[in-house]
Amino acid sequence: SASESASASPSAAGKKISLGFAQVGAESGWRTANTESIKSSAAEAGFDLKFSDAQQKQENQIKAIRSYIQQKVDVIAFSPVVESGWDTVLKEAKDAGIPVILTDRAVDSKDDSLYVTFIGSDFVEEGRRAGDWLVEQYKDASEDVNIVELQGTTGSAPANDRKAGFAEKIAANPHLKIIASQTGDFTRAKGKEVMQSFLKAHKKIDVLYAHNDDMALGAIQAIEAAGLKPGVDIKIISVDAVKDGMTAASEGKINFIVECNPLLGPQLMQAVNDVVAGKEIPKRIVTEEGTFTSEQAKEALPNRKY
Ligand code: GYE
Repeated sequence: SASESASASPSAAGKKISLGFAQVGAESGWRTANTESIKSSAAEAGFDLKFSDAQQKQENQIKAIRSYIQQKVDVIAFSPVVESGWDTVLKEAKDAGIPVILTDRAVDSKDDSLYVTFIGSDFVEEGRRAGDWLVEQYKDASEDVNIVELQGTTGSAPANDRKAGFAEKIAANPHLKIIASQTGDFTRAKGKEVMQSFLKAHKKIDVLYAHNDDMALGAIQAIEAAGLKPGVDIKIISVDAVKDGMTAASEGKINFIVECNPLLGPQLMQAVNDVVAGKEIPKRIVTEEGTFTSEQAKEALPNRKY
């Protein structure tokens, strides 16, 4: 009952709050920074953190969540690899009376009582920002502009939403044509491999839109190996703004980066504290972020933390 769980509340009893966190994997620079933020802020908050890495597999994340339920942690948080297929395990957590917080990526569950809040970026807006920049760059185009797209992990919220927001904006100019779009799973290796196949299949590629920096960085290797100049022969847009991406941007190899902030740890720990204390928290907590041209990346780089 509510009164039982209140008297058993770990903060009230002076016990450490236990938090089970099921991470996506270690697929990108963004993810590394995100993991580091979560670990360090959990330590700072004095929480007992149980952390697992799902290696980008939903089944591993479901297993981790079930084990946190068994261990009766106070709160479960996770960044869902893909959007669909969570209702069963979320229901199990709810039945066990364990609150769940979504961080970074969303689920498509119809029943929003299955989680307390979702903390993270607006990925549709990120896609729109990428699209806006491109529309402006090519506003005087009199010929077709051939765009290739490297999508994030199939079925993930950032891949779905970054694709949708971008498509929405470039629809303003019929010359802006996506001629190929494929997943690179948010990794450098896959980004490189898929870009190689794009370059083989298409004679004229004007623009690459990559759903994250790591795939853009892999693609840059493929473009250079093909004897072309990234950022010049092929304009490149990416998302994240991690240090390696910002470095490539400052060298003119990436033309435009939409920022996605990975430092979600402090907001998450605050939410955990509030949930354990029985406070109401907003259902959606959106992260603030900006964009960088090559020039702006050069300026921002020296102070970039991740
Ligand atoms: O953009 C990408 C990572 O979910 C926002 O996942 C995150 C994305 C991020 O692999 O680099």
